Amino acid sequence: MSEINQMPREEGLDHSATLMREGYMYIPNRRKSFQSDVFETRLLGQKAICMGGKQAAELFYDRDKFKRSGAAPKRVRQTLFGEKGVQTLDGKAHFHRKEMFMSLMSEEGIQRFVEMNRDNWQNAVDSWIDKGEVVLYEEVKKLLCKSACRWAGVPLSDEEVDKRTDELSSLFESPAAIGPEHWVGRHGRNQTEKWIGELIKQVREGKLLTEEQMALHVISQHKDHEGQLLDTEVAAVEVVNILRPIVAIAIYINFTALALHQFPEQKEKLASGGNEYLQMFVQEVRRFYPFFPFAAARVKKDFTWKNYTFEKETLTLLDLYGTNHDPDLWDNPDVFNPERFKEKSDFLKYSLIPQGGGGYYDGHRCPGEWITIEAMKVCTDFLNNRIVYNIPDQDLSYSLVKMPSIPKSKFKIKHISWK
Ligand code: HEM
Ligand code: MYR
Repeated sequence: MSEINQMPREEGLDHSATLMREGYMYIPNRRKSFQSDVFETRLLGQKAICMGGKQAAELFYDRDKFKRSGAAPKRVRQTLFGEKGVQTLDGKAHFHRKEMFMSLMSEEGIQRFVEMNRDNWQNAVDSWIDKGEVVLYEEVKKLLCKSACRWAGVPLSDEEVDKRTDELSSLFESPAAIGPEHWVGRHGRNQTEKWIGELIKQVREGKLLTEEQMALHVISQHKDHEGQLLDTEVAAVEVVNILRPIVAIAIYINFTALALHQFPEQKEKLASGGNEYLQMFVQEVRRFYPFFPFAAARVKKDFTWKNYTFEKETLTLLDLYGTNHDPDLWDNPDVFNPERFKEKSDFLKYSLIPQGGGGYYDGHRCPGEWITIEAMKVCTDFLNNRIVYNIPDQDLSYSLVKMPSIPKSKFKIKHISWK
């Protein structure tokens, strides 16, 4: 019989404040100092396990070992996630709800998004030409809000764009913030759910006609695994689960623009490398820059792994950022090098995990990964091949503490014109 060992443990009453102070590096710093991919700590007043790396990701996505109910902290549910959405479900209920999300991500569905998004880039660039200087992050959030609503079948008038963009953005800008910024997010959650809840009622009463394949329609008519329509509030949470993250792609768009600026040799390679190089470039942007720091779950039932005990209900965080920079998985992880993706497809399922790992249907991996990748490709094409612009002096540094991280100046560009 193998012996049971004590997991490396961070001593002290609570380390939530340290986590907020070290941000994306909280777990990687301790994995390094403990020389262990798993350690025990205390977060939010309770025992917690943090882990990272490929084997830890395989464990984390084992549905027999981990569950999601009760895992997301309250401040995250009050802003980013909402209550009772797909992120919080387990077992049959999760599988059934996730299938609905995946049904929206068919090849035609993604293609429809790409075309709408291209249209919106085209119009946005036309409007930037007369403006002199624009803040890319702010502009792209609006552009993506239009794409998201159009794709999902959510009516959005020109007058509403700024308000709805601000509300949806507050949901992902605020979960880790304290004070007023956090409250803006909570207000944004109330406002967006009220807005979408009204539309769901109208669809159900036949007062708002939507095309069948659109997310607003699909979610309004969806029946849960027990054959019941979703409560209006839950249906609203799920429509927001489509709109909000599409707007959040603006953060990756900012990092894409930053990569082209920081690594100018990429421009030439992209111009001659076709779709294959474009794909590798986008994967490297997603690996290299910080976004979602970690995913959270709870231990489903007692088990042992590597001779360590995992006790039922223990809060467990999987280090997404640190796994994407793990020196055991990546050569020179802190070097930006798209070529590393030339031949590595199977290896990626649990190691390139900026949007979660494992399977789409049988786990919580992000269903929006393809839309995200395609939106980043459209952006790269516009920035690299279709427009010219100058980059004025500004502070383009980004923090590894503030979550989510966004380049400080939010990427200003000026003197924009078509090529
Ligand atoms: C789940 C990241 C874009 C919809 C997730 C997870 C992460 C993530 C880390 C959780 C994985 C886990 O819990 O194990 C991101 C990032 C994005 C993005 C960084 C870039 C902007 C999108 C898009 C959509 C989307 C565009 C929809 C159009 C969702 C949903 C879930 C999810 C519904 C919950 C899935 C589940 O619980 O089964 N995402 N995502 N995300 N994402 Fe994304
Ligand atoms: C989405 O909207 O689902 C996509 C991306 C959101 C990223 C938000 C990252 C911040 C998470 C911070 C968690 C802090 C926990 C206290």
